[in-house]
Amino acid sequence: MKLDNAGDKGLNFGLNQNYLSSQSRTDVQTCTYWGAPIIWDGMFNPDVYDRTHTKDHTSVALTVFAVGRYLDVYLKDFLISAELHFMVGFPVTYYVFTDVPEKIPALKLASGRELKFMPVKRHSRWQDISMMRMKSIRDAIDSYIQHNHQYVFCMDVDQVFRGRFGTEALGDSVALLHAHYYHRFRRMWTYDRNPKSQAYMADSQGDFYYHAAVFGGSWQSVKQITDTCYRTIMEDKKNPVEALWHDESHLNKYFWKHKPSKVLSPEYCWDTSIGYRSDIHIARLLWQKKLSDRLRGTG
Ligand code: 2GW
Ligand code: MN
Repeated sequence: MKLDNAGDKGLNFGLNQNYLSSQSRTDVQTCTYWGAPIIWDGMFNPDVYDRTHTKDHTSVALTVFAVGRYLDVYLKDFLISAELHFMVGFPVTYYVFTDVPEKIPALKLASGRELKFMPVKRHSRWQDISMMRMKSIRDAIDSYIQHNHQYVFCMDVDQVFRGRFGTEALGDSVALLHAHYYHRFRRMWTYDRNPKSQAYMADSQGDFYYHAAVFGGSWQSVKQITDTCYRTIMEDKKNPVEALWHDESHLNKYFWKHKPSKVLSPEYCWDTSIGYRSDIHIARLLWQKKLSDRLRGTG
């Protein structure tokens, strides 16, 4: 009899387990001062999130830019690994922005998942390739994404999935702790420090140093993020100044003014060159090796 009752309370059991396991990370900060969870491995029950999002018919857009050489070098591994680990079991559309569509690899995707090619022109400066993603993403939300998906993730292509990157990462607006800065003092954070830039932040400002390689949220929030960052980037061009870390500086300014509702731990974008850290229980997404400076066109 008792067992039957327990069975009837399947969802309660799940939530309870979730609650219990959330006690298990005492070695890291699991909540921001404004109440946003910081997602670390061991804090959540993935099944609870998956059940909720299955019920909600959640569909996710993943935007990725692969312009010029970056397509040949990174796109295939990024997509193949995303099929194995990113929102598995949910409808996902990869929005691949490129200037060389004929080189997009032909991949067999799981059912419910598709790839959409988005044309972009190749900016001659790499800083512009990176910064102008904000405009392209905003435009894609207007034209396609808002009609097809509740959530959007925007990622660098020079990375590869190695573990579950699932529905626990979805939220209204989602930022990622930068692997190289989460354990450092704030005076080391590389915000833009030029008062002439729209991305300027004073020494006393800022909550965390976020990494622009992964951000996301509801399409409404990502539209706000990308639209604002695009406008502040263009304002800088008029002045003319350029923020220290380009779009990443503008994104950090945005998330300081508009707090993210969820923060991902560096487990969600880890760089193995940092070496062993006891708080990193799983690397879900890994940085890939950088192209040499010569291939990046900067040397
Ligand atoms: C070419 C030469 C030098 C740098 C970038 C590129 C390049 C970038 C390119 O030829 N083609 C291309 O598609 N990209 C896209 O821009 C690609 O999606 C890539 O992942 C993204 C950002 O460039 P990436 O990954 O080389 O820069 P990171 O890893 O140093 O990125 C951080 O800083 C950037 C700003 O400087 C961005 O904020 C990025 O989101 C951060 O992760
Ligand atoms: Mn990158």
